[in-house]
Amino acid sequence: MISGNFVADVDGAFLYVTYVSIALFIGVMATMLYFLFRYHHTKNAKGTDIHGNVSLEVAWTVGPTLLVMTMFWAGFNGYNDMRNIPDDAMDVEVVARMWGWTFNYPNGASSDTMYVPVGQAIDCKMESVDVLHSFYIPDFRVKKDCVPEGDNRMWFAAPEAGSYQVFCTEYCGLDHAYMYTAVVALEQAEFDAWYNANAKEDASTAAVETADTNESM
Ligand SMILES: [Cu+2]
Repeated sequence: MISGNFVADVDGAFLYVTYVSIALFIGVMATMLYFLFRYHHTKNAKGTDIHGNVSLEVAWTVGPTLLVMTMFWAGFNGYNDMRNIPDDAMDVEVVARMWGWTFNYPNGASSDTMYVPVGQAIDCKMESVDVLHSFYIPDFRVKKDCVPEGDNRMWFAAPEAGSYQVFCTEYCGLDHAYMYTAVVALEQAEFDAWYNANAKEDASTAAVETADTNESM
């Protein structure tokens, strides 16, 4: 598994909780049906009054607590992987606005589609120029809010070349539903070609050059 691919972690935690829920549902229903017959009023004309049962109470307190802790552990493991952004991750600025996305790269390249090299960890620096948005890549099981003046970060690595859907998942107004784009994962050489072709002088360099030109005039 390529690090940065959270599919196994997220799906594992989700399925674990689902299977436990199904097992509990079947257990509760089976017990209920059994009691329905076993304690039917024709067999038990006089109800028994029970006062406390320490071992039973300990069992139904400790048992579910331990069970829920295992669910927490399954989720927390995956969450930790998502929190630990690798040092060699490539910075990409994810800028959300009503109603679209812009991705800014360290060399000044900018795009409304997110191009990434296959297997490369991408450190998304999330921001919004207006309201709350949320950057969601379902195939990678990652999602994070874009907050005005916020500094949310999220990372992932595309496991293989291809195009992956991106949605905004925070209702942000009239055209929220149209606020989709894609992460396009390219082989390294293809990505380099795109990256270099779209390189731009950064804004501060451009400003200095403009000032120089003005001076000489
Ligand atoms: Cu949005």
